[in-house]
Amino acid sequence: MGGADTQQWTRVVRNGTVATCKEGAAYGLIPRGAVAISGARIAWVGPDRELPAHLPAAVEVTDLRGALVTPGLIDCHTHLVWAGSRHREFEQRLQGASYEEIARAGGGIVATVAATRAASEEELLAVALPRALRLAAEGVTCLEIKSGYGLDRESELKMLRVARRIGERLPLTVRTTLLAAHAVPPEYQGRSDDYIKCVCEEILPAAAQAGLADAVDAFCENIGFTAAQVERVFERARQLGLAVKLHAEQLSNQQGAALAAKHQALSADHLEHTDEAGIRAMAAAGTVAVLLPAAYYFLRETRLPPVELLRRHRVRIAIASDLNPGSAPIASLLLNLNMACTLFRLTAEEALAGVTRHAAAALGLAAERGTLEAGKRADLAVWDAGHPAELAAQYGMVRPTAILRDGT
Ligand code: DI6
Ligand code: FE
Repeated sequence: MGGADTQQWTRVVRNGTVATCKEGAAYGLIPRGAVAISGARIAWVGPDRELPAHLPAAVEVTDLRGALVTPGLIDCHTHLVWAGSRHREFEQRLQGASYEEIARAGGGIVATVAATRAASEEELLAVALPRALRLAAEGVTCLEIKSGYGLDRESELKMLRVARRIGERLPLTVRTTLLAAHAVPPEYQGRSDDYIKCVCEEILPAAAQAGLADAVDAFCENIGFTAAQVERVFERARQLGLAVKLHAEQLSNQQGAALAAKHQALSADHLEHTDEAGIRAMAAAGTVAVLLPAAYYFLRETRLPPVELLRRHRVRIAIASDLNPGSAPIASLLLNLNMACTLFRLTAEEALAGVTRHAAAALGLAAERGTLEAGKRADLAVWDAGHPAELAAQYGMVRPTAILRDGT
């Protein structure tokens, strides 16, 4: 195991089925493997037999007896801070109304905006924490949380503060994304350009100055914002030194994937309606494709994301929950893992890479998280399973038995 300094090790988990999720061999699998941890970071990963015969007495050693160990899961696209409930829309859709019709009639995102604006920061935190806990209980150690139900400066900042506080209260690394360009707020009805001006001149600088946003997102859609409007938001984000990502091609093709790529976006998300030109642009820019099976399922969409084209052009595919009150009220990343395979026909290995290595890339965290490799953060989940395919194949039957975030 070459020269590693075992004196620095604090913990070793050994005799596990180690799915490193590194690129290369299937799952980056080490059938009888060990992970050594030094403080908050991984110190060494390799076959069990290469561990030194004697470890310093202070090292805490756990025998996994063959249990599966993976990187901590990463949910790279959620909107889990919101107030109110949209169960009535669920009923309306069961009676035939479409998501777009409900949105145009003043329901949808705007309904959640009213409830979220009315809620205090404490109230929002109280309803959002259990959602984050549900994800954490499934082995998620890092997640992204978007704003986008405030749509004015104070309410957007309130949402971002709640997101940050979730990361302080739970053993989760939270990345925040400002999604002020999510919908046109009621007071700007019919004046979407004016609202975009407010986003660029007021909301974005305030979020950046408060250090509350790690990235900026927008909803490029015929019920959202045009490509030209998104471009203004992206240019402002760039000036403020913030990474960008985009809700692109969920319901129609607005050339959003190409736009995201043009701005070196970390990710373009949804993508059901993306064409090959958009995918080529994403490949050239290294933009990750984030697929969101729960939204596809919940809205009973029929147009599948172009998985084969993404593969052919070697665009990295991530999978996320999109957890939100309207199009994906499903607090489970593992169910999304399953649906990525059953609905989108990903392999179980692609799906797992999608919630580990590629999800880290979608958050700009590829150097720090997403695989079990020396030097990365010691985020890992031990499962009551013996093979990584079980995570996608057996929903509700595989649970983490231990979770480490930053080594503890
Ligand atoms: N696309 C989505 O799936 C969510 N936002 C977006 O831009 C849905 C948000 C909602 O319906 O509340
Ligand atoms: Fe979303």
